[in-house]
Amino acid sequence: MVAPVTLCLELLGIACLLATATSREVNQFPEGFLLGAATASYQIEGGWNEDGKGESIWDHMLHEHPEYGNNGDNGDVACDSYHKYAEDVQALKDLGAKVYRFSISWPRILPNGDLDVINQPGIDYYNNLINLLLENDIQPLVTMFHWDLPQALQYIGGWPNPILADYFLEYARVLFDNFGDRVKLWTTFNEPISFTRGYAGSGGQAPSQNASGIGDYLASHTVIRAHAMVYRLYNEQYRSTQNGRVGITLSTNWYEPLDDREETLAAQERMFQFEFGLYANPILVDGDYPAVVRERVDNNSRAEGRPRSRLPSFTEEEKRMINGSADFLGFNSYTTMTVFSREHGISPSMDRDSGAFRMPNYTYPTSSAIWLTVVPWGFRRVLDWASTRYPNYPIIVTENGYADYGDLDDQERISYYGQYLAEMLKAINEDGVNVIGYTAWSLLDNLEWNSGFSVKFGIYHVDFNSTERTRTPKASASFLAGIYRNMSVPEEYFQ
Ligand code: GBH
Repeated sequence: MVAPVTLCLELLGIACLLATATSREVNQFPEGFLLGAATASYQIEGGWNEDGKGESIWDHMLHEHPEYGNNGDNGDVACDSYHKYAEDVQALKDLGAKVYRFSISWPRILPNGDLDVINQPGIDYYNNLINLLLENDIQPLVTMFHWDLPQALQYIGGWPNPILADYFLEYARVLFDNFGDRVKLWTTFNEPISFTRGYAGSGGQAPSQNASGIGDYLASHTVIRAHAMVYRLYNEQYRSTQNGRVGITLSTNWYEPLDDREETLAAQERMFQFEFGLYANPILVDGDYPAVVRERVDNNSRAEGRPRSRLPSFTEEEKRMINGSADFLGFNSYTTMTVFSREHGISPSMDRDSGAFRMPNYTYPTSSAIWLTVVPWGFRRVLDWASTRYPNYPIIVTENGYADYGDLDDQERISYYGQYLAEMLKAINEDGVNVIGYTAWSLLDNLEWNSGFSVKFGIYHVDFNSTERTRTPKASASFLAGIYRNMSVPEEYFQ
């Protein structure tokens, strides 16, 4: 609760924003709260080979294997935001967004992933976007990596190769040098747990490399080091002049235990640690992997007759570098699943190592995404959980949203946002969770990775049959605009 803090500050006579917290109704956002919307480069930009852009692993995979996508869909044109970014900014303006979360395409800046070619048209594109946002009083929140790795770096193995951390550091330096004067909110990676699956199987996540239970841990290990190296670089060379904040975006569902038996609660804990703690524990807690992850992967590796654990180890120096390497936590969460204890998954695999099984509970309202059911109370629980486990880090909800089939009168999406935002406000105003921003996923209908254009998350409709890629606000866009304007959620969603 904020009340004791407020009281003590008032006693000290310190004027502070918190002092207004007690008078704030539960349905109101704190002053200065950042409300906005999110996208990602490969999902919206198109222009996949224009003006010197290099090939990404998603370009490569969906060109070579259209069957891994949906109906031949890929990001070659997508929403054509490479040409239509001004329309995106107008949509954000109409929404009343104070922040826009977008990602930078690494191969648009460095076509070969390396510093041999720095692609000026790519830099110009993001400069134009950033400048137009700022002219419209919209703050950029930039994701450095939302899954579109330069294919050139996949040819040397991609993220399982430790040298990728050095390449990422050099790429980040180019971003700070070119955009850091105006970009004050950065996240290094979007959802490492999702994109490192690209090394744990074929047919799904790019680059579709089948090294389950090995490649995914190696990739995660590089990503954690890379994140921390970029954070330290910012501290040492940019923070004093640029004054921004650097975080990372991690994701988890709320995991509701099937029953309250001890073994089920232990499985719930393992699920959280394998999905979220794998990254959050090193970065936000103590520089190292969660004990339960370490123990289970080590034990399984030994039982499989391996001379070393499939989960690598950090050196003491790396642990010091990694520990505390974030100014805030970016948090993606959409749904709740039921969890219980069960050995499952191929050997070796993260699933098998976790010994925890999860599934959507289809007694809740469904969506067009098979994994997403509507469970608003789970959002409050997972926010409470994250702020208890990882205190001291302000949270920006970098993704949350609902998938349907594209109706302009999207009442289910309105209902989702109304209820989820109400639960988030309860977490903030009643439980004292330090959430400072929220970017709805997504501003636009876009390429939903392997599900193509069939699964729609946008609050703006995009006409993919027209070369104009016309944007049209859905009912949910005006609903959110009302919330963003009033800085409050209608009271009916709190009943
Ligand atoms: C995010 O991923 C992405 O950041 C974004 O690009 C994407 O468009 C958006 O959300 C909507 O999907 O393993 O049982 O949970 C969401 C995370 C990870 C959710 C993989 C679906 C597969 C089913 N996704 N997950 S499950």
